[in-house]
Amino acid sequence: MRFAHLADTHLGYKQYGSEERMIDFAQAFKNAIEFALSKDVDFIIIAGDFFHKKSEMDPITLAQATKVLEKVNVPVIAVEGNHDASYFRERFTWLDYLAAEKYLINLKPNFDDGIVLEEWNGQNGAYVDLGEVRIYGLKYFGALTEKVLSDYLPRIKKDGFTIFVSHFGVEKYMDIYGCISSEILHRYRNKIDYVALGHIHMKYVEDDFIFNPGSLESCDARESFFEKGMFIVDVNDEIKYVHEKNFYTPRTFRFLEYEFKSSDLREFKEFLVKNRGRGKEVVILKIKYRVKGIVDEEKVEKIAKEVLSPLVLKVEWIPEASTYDVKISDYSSRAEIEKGVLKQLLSRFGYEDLADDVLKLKELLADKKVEDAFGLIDDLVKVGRREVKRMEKEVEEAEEEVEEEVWDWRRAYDKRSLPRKRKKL
Ligand SMILES: [Mn+2]
Repeated sequence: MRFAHLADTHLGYKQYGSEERMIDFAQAFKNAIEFALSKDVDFIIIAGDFFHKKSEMDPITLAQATKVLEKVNVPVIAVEGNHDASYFRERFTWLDYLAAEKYLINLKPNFDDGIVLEEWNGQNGAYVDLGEVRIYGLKYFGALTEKVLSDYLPRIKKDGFTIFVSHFGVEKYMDIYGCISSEILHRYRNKIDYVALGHIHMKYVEDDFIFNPGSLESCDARESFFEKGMFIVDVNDEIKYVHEKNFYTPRTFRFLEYEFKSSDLREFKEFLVKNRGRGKEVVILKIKYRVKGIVDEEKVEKIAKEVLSPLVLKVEWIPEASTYDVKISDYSSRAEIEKGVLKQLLSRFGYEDLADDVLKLKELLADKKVEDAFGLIDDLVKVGRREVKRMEKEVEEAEEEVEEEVWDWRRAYDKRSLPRKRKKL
């Protein structure tokens, strides 16, 4: 018996707003399925995050899924990941839709005064028997994972080679939201032969028992360093597996770092030429600078696009925090230099006007004119308090902006959501 185990295909992810990135995810999935079929697998497991977006399905994404799945002549077993379903709400998901259309089997338990594990009936169920193999499935439950597992796992009834498919992380490999200790799973080794996980986009295997294949593409720039792929698993007397990755080459991410010490763009261009790849890459370009406005940001991006011909270019402008640009002439006094440095330091926070007062304070203290110093400190504290209030307001406003950015207008039609009151500006 042989099967394929993949996860986190994230179909429909238009990363960085790029249509081509969306196609990458679809191509990776297509290649994975074709590769699995070429290996004559008996069934295919997709351990969650099949789609990238829960509700906003678009026709292209749906076609990317169905056009591949309709060619599969073996059972496809799936569970819902955090990207496929809201775990706190029972509703018909896109995986339910695919199951209703017979593209796949979407395993999840029922809840009726506790967890109920019923056999798949063509519509729903928590487990399915495929010849010698029994497969149990559990969708993503976030912070409730441990609790749900403690109800679910004891109810598993082993029959033949038993697989448990779910979508959550194991702490040891990455401590993100909703991860559990692998000990919880190891307690059920007598009932389960293979734990098929998804969620963490990086390959890991624990004791030939817990398997996580990683995603097929990078959902995040950092993930470009992760080992990705899919398992092809052979089960005879024992489990033999290969972590396959040669069926698809994930998009290359290129990380470049440059520092503008002068406004010389030729030097920058040379740097790019030296560091360019084959083009069509996702390029994350970090640019450090000491003086704001030393170069024209638009020009810089234009040059980078011309030289690198990237698929996506992300430029991050990073001000250098520990350098000062004080013009020192032969006639500069120590006080002038001091004021220059202080002014620049304070200007990063928008307080360059305080430089005179701060220097005066230093003088007063040096001369032991304590009373005057306290007076000045009082004044400064007043300014400080005003500033803190202003900053708090800014933070509040920024938070509001962020909220609005992720606000999904469709929720306006959800009977559970009440219109939110907006804070006054
Ligand atoms: Mn995922």
